[in-house]
Amino acid sequence: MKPDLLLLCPLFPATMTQLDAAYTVHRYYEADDKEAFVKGLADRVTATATAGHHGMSVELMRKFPKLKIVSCFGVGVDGIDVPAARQLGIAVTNTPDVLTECVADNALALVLATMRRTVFNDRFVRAGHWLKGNAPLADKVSGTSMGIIGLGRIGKAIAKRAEAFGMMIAYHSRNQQSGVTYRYYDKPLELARNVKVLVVACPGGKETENIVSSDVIAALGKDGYLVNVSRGTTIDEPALVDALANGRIAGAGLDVFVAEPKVPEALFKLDNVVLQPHVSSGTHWTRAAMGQLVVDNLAAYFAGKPLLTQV
Ligand code: 8YV
Repeated sequence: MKPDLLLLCPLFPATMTQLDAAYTVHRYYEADDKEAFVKGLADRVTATATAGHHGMSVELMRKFPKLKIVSCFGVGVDGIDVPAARQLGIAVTNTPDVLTECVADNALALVLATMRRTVFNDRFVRAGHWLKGNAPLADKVSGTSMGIIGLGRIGKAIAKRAEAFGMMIAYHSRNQQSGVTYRYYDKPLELARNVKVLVVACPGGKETENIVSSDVIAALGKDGYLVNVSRGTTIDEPALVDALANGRIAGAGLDVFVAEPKVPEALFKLDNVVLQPHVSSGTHWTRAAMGQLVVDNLAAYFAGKPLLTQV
């Protein structure tokens, strides 16, 4: 008999196929009567799979007294109260490392697309405007300065790429890091004041909520750019929309939003923003590797082996 697995939201299709082959998968998101669904499984379920954006609430964890593992598709676990899970004896795993390169690639894509107006220029050509005159000039990327909020694995991969563009790199994180030559600022405000483009790459959650406050946006100034590949919650979104609409910041490249997939409509008509539907890890290779880690962590748990990537 296959072990039971609670699946909280749809995952990468190949991952779901693997899960279906190994487990009796109970799809929470398909249940009409959630209460009855949970009641029927409460005594049987020891393992759950979910995704970063979806998470798992503590209330739901408590409804499964035998739950031992939440295997999360995504590196960010801000949708899961990890300390509370630990207290309940539940291990949380995530999918680090495999997505680092793609997230960093997309951060650079957003830096380039925003500062060089790539998407604006594409629309300019398609609309036939080039026939009437040249496009407005853009801003130089190479040799300028980049500030990174959160110098973890992803932040470091972004810095490495920016180095290849000859950019001066500075950062803010909870603590100054040893073995790093980039300039450290203990306040995001000071960092913003001293860089051309600010890239947010820290984890989401309460600790980093609005770390890019209206003051940080003001410090970046009318010539500064903002790129976010972290979580929408890290930025004071209404303040950013207002600053973009009124030219108090030069531009922004955004992959994540507070209420995604809902994006503030005021952004749709602005030419100084590049918008992405939370796709920094969204490549075939990376999503497959993330899915494999979800599967491998569950397999390790059921085999009584050490988990691969426990948070
Ligand atoms: C999404 C991400 O989680 O890993 C993360 O934290 O933000 C993304 O990779 C992924 O799309 C699944 O929701």
